[in-house]
Amino acid sequence: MRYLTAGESHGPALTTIIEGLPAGLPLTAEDINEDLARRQKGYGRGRRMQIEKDQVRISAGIRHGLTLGSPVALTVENRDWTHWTKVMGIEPRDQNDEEVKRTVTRPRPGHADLVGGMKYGHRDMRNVLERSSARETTVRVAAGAVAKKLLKELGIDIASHVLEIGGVKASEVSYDSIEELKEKVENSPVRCFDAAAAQKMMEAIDTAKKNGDSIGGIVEVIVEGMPAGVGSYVHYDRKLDAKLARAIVSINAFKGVEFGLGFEMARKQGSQVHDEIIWSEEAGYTRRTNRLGGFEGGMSTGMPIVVRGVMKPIPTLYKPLQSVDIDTKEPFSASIERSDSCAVPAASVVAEAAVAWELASAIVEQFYSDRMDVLKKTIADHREYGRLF
Ligand code: EPS
Repeated sequence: MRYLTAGESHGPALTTIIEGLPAGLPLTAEDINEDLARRQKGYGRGRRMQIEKDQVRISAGIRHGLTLGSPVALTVENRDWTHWTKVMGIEPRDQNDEEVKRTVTRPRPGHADLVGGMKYGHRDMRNVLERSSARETTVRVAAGAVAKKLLKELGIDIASHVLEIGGVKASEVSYDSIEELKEKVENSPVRCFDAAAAQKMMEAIDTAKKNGDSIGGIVEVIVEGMPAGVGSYVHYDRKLDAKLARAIVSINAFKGVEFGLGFEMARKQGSQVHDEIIWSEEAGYTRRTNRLGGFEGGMSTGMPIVVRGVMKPIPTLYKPLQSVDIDTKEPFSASIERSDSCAVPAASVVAEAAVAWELASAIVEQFYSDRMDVLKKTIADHREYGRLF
């Protein structure tokens, strides 16, 4: 499966076309809108989120609530576009219009502005920032919602939550079921299951906002029910953990990724890292622990997948950092109109979508996937084969 996204942050709309879905997958706009709304929430978001109310329009690939096997086309309109019709107009511009003439010549440190401008020859760096904006993650979440629907049909469940914001850490995660974790997280303004830590995270966001600064954090995605053996140990480019790592780091402002014990493994002995293998009639092969986070040799083990990503603080700051105007080459200290002081909770929903997409794609790539009913049966047979192997 593949998907492409298009759209500028303050342009008319964002679009994605998804190709390669099996026919016969139940899918409605509500399935997608639910996740779009989850991405818009989160303590620390700026004023833009009060303008937008993201809703998907499905214009291809679905008939009577089922996928057809043809490409699925999804569009989410930008409500803010009505304020930007001149600056972001599609038609050739009127050179005398003062508003249209206003260009962005002052790159923000840490953003794509300067290097993106150099790359495409955009001396008006609005041409860069409009596309590098995390607004694009809206349709990545839409594509992820479709992937999640496919995973759900195959008995694979996915959740995401926030572990850390601005140096405030949640206590060790413990939950009886993924449903319990989800319920706690969905009711938290920072998507954190630890209510006491959540309170401190919100205080840290308030302080950052007051200081005109921004803060980052760590998010975690957990997947249950993934069948063993998806991915590859024979091809570097089909290793499923590697695909997840790329997907996580491709999210705006994400700088690192880890699985299971993650970077902590560097400080442990092998016997404290590897998971002992056990077998039971009911569950087949499992592991006594899950320190490796659901992967061995680039393949899923059938244990829960546990992947974390680190998000840097957003680089659009009220507190100015020094930069250089590309027209005058003079230093300046920028002030900005609006920004999010923390988008980590929203980013956890994006990470969930990115992981769901990679898992669904890997399944579709590895098993016969023209028809959803056949895929379901194939996965059931694969699980049974693995149990008795
Ligand atoms: C963003 C800047 C802000 C965010 C935006 C990402 O938008 P604006 O420049 O319009 O104030 O709100 O995020 C979204 C619009 C979104 O949907 O997540 C940036 O520069 O990356």
